[in-house]
Amino acid sequence: MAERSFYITTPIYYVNGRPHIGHAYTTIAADAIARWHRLDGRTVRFLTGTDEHGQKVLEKAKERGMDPKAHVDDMVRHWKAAWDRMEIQYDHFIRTTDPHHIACVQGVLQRLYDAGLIYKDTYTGWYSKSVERFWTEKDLIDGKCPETGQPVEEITETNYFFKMSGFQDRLVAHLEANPGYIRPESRKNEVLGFLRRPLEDLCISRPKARMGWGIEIPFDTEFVTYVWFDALLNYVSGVGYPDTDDVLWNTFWPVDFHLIGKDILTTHAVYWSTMLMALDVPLPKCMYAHGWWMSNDGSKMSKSLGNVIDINLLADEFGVDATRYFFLREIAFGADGGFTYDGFLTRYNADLANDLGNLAHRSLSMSTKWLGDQAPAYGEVGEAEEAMRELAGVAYREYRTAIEGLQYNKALTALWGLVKAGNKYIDTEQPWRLNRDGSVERLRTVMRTVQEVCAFVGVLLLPVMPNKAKELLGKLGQDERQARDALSALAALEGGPVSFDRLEGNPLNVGDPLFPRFRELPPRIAKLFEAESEPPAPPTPKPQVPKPSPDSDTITFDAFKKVQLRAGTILSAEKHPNADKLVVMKVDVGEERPRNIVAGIANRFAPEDLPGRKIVVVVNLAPTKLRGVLSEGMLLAAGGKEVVDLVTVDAEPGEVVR
Ligand code: ME8
Repeated sequence: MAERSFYITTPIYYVNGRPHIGHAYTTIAADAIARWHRLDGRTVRFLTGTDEHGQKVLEKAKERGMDPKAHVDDMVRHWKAAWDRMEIQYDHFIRTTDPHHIACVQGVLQRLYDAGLIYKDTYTGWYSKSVERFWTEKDLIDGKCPETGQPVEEITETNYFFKMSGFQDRLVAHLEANPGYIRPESRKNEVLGFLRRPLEDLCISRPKARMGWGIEIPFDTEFVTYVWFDALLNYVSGVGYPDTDDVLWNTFWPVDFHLIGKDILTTHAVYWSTMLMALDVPLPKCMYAHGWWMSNDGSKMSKSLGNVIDINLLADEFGVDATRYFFLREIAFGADGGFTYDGFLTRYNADLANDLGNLAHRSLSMSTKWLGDQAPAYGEVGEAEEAMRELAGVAYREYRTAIEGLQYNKALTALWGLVKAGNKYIDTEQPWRLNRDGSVERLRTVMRTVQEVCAFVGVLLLPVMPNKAKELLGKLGQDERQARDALSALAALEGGPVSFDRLEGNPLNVGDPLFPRFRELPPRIAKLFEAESEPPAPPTPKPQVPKPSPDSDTITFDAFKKVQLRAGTILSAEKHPNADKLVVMKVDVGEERPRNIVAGIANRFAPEDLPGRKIVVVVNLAPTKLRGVLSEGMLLAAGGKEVVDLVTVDAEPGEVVR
C-alpha cells in the first residue's frame, strides 16, 4: 500500500430499514477521518454501502409486498439521501447486489472450495434471524439469542462450511502480536476471551428452499451464500479484489480502519480475519469497535419513551455541522453514550454558540468597527501573543495525534482549549479599552491574533464541520486551498509555536453569528416531548392508581431516569486534608479530564488500596464542596454509615451503568 494512501470503511448497513442515529454515528466518524487525510494530502478511499441480501431484508421486502431487488433499490435511495444530508463524502458506495461484488464472492467461494477449505455437512443449530447467525445450545440465554434476546429456531439442514476452526491458533497469535489490530484494547480482550473456546467451522450457505435471497453458490446452485460471508467481502471487492493487479487494490489494501459498532465485532475479528487468512490476503491494520448510543436511561431508543433520535430533525433544527460535532465530541469513541436533547442543547450552546461562535463574532465585529474591513497588520507582538502561538502549536499536535487515532473527542477538546484561551485573551486584553484609549497598535495586534486563532481553528475543523468551518474561513477571507496550504505548513512544524501569519490584509466579513444561541429546545423538538408526555384520553372510570403519599420515599421511574450512572476507574486517592472519614480521588469517567470525587470511605479503604478500582459514579450530581474540597460526583458503595464495600463494575471508564 502506498505510504500516502488511506483506506477506511464503515459497515455496510442492512436495508431492512432506514438509517438512524447509530448508523449516522459510524458514518460521520469515518467521514471526518477521511476528510482529515484528504486535507492532509493523502489519497483516500472511503467505502460505505448497503448489505442487501439475507433473511431480514427478504422479510422486509415481503412485508412491503415487493420483489426483493425492487425493495433494495428503493431503500438504497434513503441511505444515499441520508449521507448526502450529513455531508458524507464517500468515495464509493458499494451494494452487495453489484455485479462486481457478486463475481468476487463467487470467485472466493470457488477458490476456497477448490482448496478444500469448504465442505458440505449436515448440522443442527439454533438460528437467530435477528442477527442472521446460528448459535450453539450453550450460547443461548434463557433459550433466546444471546445478542438480541429474540427467539431462535432450531434448524437441521445440510449446508456448506468454511474450515474456520483451522485458523484459530493463527488468529490468536495475530491478536497477541498486533496489539493495535482490534481497538479499543478492551475489545481485543473480549475477542481473545471468545477464542479461549474451540472455534467451530462457519456455516456459509443457506438452502434456497428455505431462503433464496442471496448470491448463488457457484458449485451448487441449490444454495445461496450466507449473508455475512457475502457482506464481509465488500471490503475487498470495493477496492478491486480479486483482481490483485488492480490499481485500487494495490493502492489501498490493507485497509487502515474498519469502523464497526461493538455489536459486530465477532463477525469481523473472527470470521473476516480467518477468511482473509484462508485467501492469503494481508489482514487489516485495525478494526475499531465503537460503542452504542442509547437513551439517557440506558435503554434502547423507543418512541414510547420519548427517546427516538431523528437525525434529520437534529440537522434541521441545529444544523448538520452541529450534529456532526456533537456526536464526535460528546463521548469517547469506544464508549457508550446516552443521548438527550437537553444534553445536545447544552453542548451546542456551550461549545458552539458561546465558545467558538462568540470568539469569531466578537473578534470580527470589533475589528471591522474600529480598524476597517481588512485583517489588520500586527503592531508589537508581546508575551501574551507568543503564548497563544505556543498554545496553537500544542493544540495542533494533540489534535493530530488524537484524530488520527480516532479519538475525536480528545482532538476537539484540545482544539477547544485554544478557543477558550482565545476568549480569555480578549477578556484580558480588553480591546474595547485599547480602542477607547487610542492604543491602535496594540489593538491591531490583539484583533489580528484572535483572527489568526479563528482561522487556525477553522482549518482543523474542516473534517468535523465542513460547512461551518468553510463559513468561518470565508469570513476571514480564506478559501479551502489556502486552508490546505496552512495545514501543510502546520505539518511541517516539528514542534514549537504556530506563526500566525496568514491573514494580513484579508477582507473580513462579519455576517451572522456562526451558531445562534438557543434559549430553549427548538419548538419542533419541544413539541415532541409535549406530545409524548400528553396523557392518553381520560379513561372512564378513572383508574385508581395508588399515589405515593407526599412523605413517601417512592420516586417515579422518570425521576430515577435522571440519575446518570457511569463506570469509572480510580486513578489516584489521598486522605482529605480536613476530614478523617473522607478520601479525595481522581476518577476517570471517560471524559477529557478525571473528576475529583470526595467520598466517606476512609473507614474501610486506605487511599493506597483504591487506584485501579472500577467503580460506579453518579455523574450528574451538582458539584459541591465537602469540607473545603470540590467533589464532582458521587460513587456508589454498600453499607450504612460505615462503608463495607464499593460497588464495582468491570467496564471501561465512561460506560453507561443502568
Ligand atoms: O450489522 N449506536 O448492519 P446494521 C452506535 N449489515 N452505532 C450503531 C447503533 C447505535 N445505537 N445502531 C447501529 C449490520 N449502529 C451488517 C454489517 S458489515 C460487513 C455488515 C451502527 O444495519 C454500528 O456501526 O445492523 C453497527 O455496527 C452498525 O450500525 C450495524 O448496522
